[in-house]
Parts: sequence; structure tokens; C-alpha cells
Amino acid sequence: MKLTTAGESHGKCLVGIIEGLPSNMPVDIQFINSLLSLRQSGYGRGGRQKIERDEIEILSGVRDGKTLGSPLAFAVVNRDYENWKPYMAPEGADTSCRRLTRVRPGHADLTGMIKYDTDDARNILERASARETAVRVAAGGIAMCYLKRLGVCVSGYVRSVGGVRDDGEYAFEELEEAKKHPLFMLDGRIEAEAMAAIDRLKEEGDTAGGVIEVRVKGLKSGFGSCMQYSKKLDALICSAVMSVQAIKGVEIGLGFAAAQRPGSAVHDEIFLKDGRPCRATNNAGGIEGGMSNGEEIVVRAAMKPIPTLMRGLNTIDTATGLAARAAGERSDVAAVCACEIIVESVVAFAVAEAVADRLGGDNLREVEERYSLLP
Ligand code: EPS
Repeated sequence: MKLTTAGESHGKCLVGIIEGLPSNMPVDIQFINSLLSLRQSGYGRGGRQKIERDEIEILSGVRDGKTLGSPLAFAVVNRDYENWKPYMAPEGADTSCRRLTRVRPGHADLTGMIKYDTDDARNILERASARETAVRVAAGGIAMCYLKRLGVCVSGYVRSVGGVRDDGEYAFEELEEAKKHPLFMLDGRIEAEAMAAIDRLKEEGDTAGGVIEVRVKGLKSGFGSCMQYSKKLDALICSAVMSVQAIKGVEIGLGFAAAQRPGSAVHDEIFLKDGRPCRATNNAGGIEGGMSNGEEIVVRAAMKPIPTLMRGLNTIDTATGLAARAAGERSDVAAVCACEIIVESVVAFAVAEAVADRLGGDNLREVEERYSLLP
């Protein structure tokens, strides 16, 4: 299974093409749209989300609600394009307007301008923008439709925003509750503190990052591989998560904390329960030797604060060569909730890729039968 995305933040639309889906798989468009709408929600988002109402438009690969086995192409339209058409239209655009040269530290602006040989960071930021993640959420929704057929579920929540942390432990079944909260956190008291932190940062023209936890429940053991580095499930998941805009750290299970403990307090001891091996703890986060071990997969991701600060950081203006304040385009103060949905989506897609890699299958019946035969 493979996803390719295209599209600029203020272009006509964002598009995606997924190859490798089996035929006859139901595609729940309402469910995918609910994910897209969750990606747009959350406390601390900026003005753009008031303009957009993201929905998937399927262009090919689906007939009467089921996949055909052909490439599935889809689009998410940018409503804002109507306002940007004069500056973005492929047929001809006024590129003297909406230029960005006061490059933002932490954004792709400066490095992209040098690499792609342009004097306008607009040509860079349009593609580097996190708006691209709308397509990855839609693709993740399709991957979740695939995984659900096998009894595999993905969920998650926000553990910290702006330095306000929830160190609680929650059962998988409790996680869905987070989506009803304004910051997708599970402890209302901590969440109120985090919202106050966002308010303070907004007043100061600043931004906040946070930590997200995503879990996968119900995946049988043996997905991924210990035989080739490129097929290790943890490597595939971490690569997918790291590819999300603004992610600066990813860990599986205990992650960085494992390095501080002795082996006896890290490795999950194995017992027999009703004749089947099981583990009393899950410090490995469901992956050993690059393979799922049947326990819940636990992934944590650290999102840096958004690099567009209304108050502007020190930078240079590439047009004048002089010191300047970075451009303060309309921006989110915090988009950690959005990022939570995005991380769920890319984890779902990475797991679906690993499942498809092992099981193959041209039609859903083959996939389901092969999965059911696994121990
Ligand atoms: C985003 C849309 C963008 C940004 C944000 C994510 O819209 P606009 O640039 O029109 O405000 O709000 O992108 C960034 C944080 C970024 O740095 O580009 C979205 O739909 O998620």
C-alpha cells in the first residue's frame, strides 16, 4: 500500500492517490469526514479553519461505496482558493503580491528558497504547510476502514500542551473520550490549565507545542520484520510520524525513559495464560525485534510550537539582506489536537502498509481469510 500526496495550501485542492488496496473494501466516507472535521477542531486554532470545511471527494477507485482494487484517488478542496486565485492560479498569477521574504525561523522558508532557487518563500511554504495533512488524515481514514475489517483499532489523546502535562495512564477504551474535550486531553483540570496557557501565549503573540499518544489495539503478532531493517514495524511507524510537519521526537513504549532503567525494569516478562504466551507489562509498546508482539502498540510524538509567531522572531529579509522581524502570517497558537488526529492517521496508514505487505490479497475476502488464519 502506498500514498502519494500533492497540493498547495492555497491552491485549488489537495490530492492523494492510494495504491494497493484490496477490492470490495467498504469505504466509510462519513467516518473519514468526521476525522477531517476533528483535524480542523480544537482550542487554539487560527482563522483558516473558519474558512475551510474539509471533506473527501473520491475521484476514482471506489464504486457504490466499495473499493475496486484500482488506485484510489481523492481530493480535499481548499475553499480559500477563491480568495487566492489571483496569486496562485497555475494559468497565470500575480506573484508580486503575497510575497514572503521575512523568513520564519523554524519553517521551511529559508532553506527551501535556497534549495529550490526562488526569491519568494511563498513557493516553498505553500507546499510545506501543515495543510497537506488534510490528505494524510483522509488516507489514514481509509487505512482505518481496512484495519477495522481485521478488528484493529487506532485511538489516541493529547498528553501535554504548552508545557502543561498529564502523566496519567489510561485504558484504550477511555481514549475515545478525549475527542469530546477542547484539547483532546483526558483530565479536565489539567486541560483547563493548558487552555489558560494557550490564552497567555496568544496574548504574547507566541505559540505552543505538545505531546500526543497514539495506540493501536487488536493487531496480531508478527507484522513488520526482524529480517530486514527497512521492514521493521517501529521504523515504519516512526518514519511516518516523523514525516508529519512540526514533529521533532517519536518514541515507542517506554522510549527515552527505557535508557534510564535497568533491563529488569524495562523488558516485559513472558507468562503462559490459558496456554498462550502473554506479558504482564507493555514497556516495549507492542513491538519487539521490529515486529508486533500482539500487545497494544504505543507511540508518543513531540510536536514543536508552530513557527509562525504573531510577534515575529529575529530573522533576515531576503529581499533587502537586512535584519528583520519574521513575517507574522495568520497562524494557529496551538494545533496539538489537529496533530493528534494526524498522528493517528499516519500510524494507521503505516500499520495498514505492514499488514498489506505481509498478507497481500487482491480482494477483501483474501485479506480477511489470511488474517484469520494467523495465530
Ligand atoms: C493549516 C492551514 C494553514 C495554516 C497551518 C495549517 O492555513 P493558512 O496558511 O492559510 O493560515 O493555518 O499551517 C501552518 C501551521 C504552516 O506553518 O503553514 C491546516 O489546514 O491545517
